[in-house]
Amino acid sequence: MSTAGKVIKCKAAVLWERNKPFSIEEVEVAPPKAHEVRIKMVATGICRSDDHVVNGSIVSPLPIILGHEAAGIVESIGEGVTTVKPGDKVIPLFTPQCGKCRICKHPESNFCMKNDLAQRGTLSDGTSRFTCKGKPVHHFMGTSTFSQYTVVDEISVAKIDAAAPLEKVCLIGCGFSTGYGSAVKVAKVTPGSTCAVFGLGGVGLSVIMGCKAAGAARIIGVDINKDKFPKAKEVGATECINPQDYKKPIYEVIQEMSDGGVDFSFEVIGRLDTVTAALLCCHGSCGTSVVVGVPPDSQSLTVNPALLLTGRTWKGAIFGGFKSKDSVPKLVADFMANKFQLDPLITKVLPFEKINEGFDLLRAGKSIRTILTF
Ligand code: CND
Ligand code: ZN
Ligand code: ZN
Repeated sequence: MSTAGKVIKCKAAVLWERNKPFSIEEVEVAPPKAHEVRIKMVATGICRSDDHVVNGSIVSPLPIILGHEAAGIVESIGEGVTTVKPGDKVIPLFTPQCGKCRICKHPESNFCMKNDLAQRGTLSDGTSRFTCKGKPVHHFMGTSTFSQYTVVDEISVAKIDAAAPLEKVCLIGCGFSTGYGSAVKVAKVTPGSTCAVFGLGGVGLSVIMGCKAAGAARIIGVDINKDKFPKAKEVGATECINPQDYKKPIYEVIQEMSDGGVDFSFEVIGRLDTVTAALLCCHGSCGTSVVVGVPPDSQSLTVNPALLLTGRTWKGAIFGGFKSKDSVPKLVADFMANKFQLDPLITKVLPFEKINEGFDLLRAGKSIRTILTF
């Protein structure tokens, strides 16, 4: 029996309070309005950005359904939707691509002005499609994938190859693309260069894969958790260092290792001290440092502009600089053509109901990516 046009009752992981576990609740998911799409979720990854909301480092309205790295199948579409149809395999896009705003029309930029990184907590029309116990529940970055069904704006979903394995390509929804694009598209890593990657989680390992694909000669992985080193080397790091093993600041260690500084550095943790270390460890005249990690809300750095005056470049990007709706289908096609691997990023697959166990593994430094399957 078709569910199109009807409210769907299903299970979702609701965050009611910060620093508390998710509650698996029965929620009501309203049908998609015009230019919206309802998706049956198949697989979702757990990214540190979701945890940043739980611990308050990203401030979002509560209650909320988190999750932004997923893949599923279109259940139904609202009026006027033309780019996907029921039955299509899709990836939700936490950075939309409306195609109409100044940024979408810009040849290089990707951070569409219809994004909800500022955490309005609704779809584009300013309302929610989720209800739990009679209360509206907020959306997260237009995706909310920790639910058996979700509704997204048409500008926040991309149709992908019908043959794609959803429990793997869900990582193209955030971690892989964010990291890989930060290297190949944002930093534009050059052949023969030396790179330093701070933070060897799912996003950091994807940065390493991008640096390697771009032909970097040396890739220095930096992490305080040594257990992350073997995987980092497996995906392309040529050496790995732990700042806690040195008396000197880690930027000095890296400068000494790289004839005055690396060509490209990446902060993939989300801390102010490591953003500074990454900036300082890239060469003062020819180095580029890229901010990938999401820093804590409302915190700032004081930086001496002389650090940039000599020729350094300091930049950052969301979703690896990729224009999402155009790029995600191509990235899935590249995965299907074996141009990169996703398996090294997947450390655990759990049923959706075990979401809290998945977050505990991330917090304990025991997982790269846990995939939750529905
Ligand atoms: P994850 O937590 O898996 O990895 C972070 C790594 O950093 C871990 O291996 C830690 O051991 C390591 N680490 C922690 N503290 C330090 C330290 N002081 N020095 C060195 N290493 C340390 O996180 P992830 O890979 O899922 O995400 C990484 C960041 O990227 C995080 O801030 C997340 O919010 C952000 C992000 C950004 C974007 C984007 O579009 N720019 C998209 N998704 C996630
Ligand atoms: Zn993410
Ligand atoms: Zn746009």
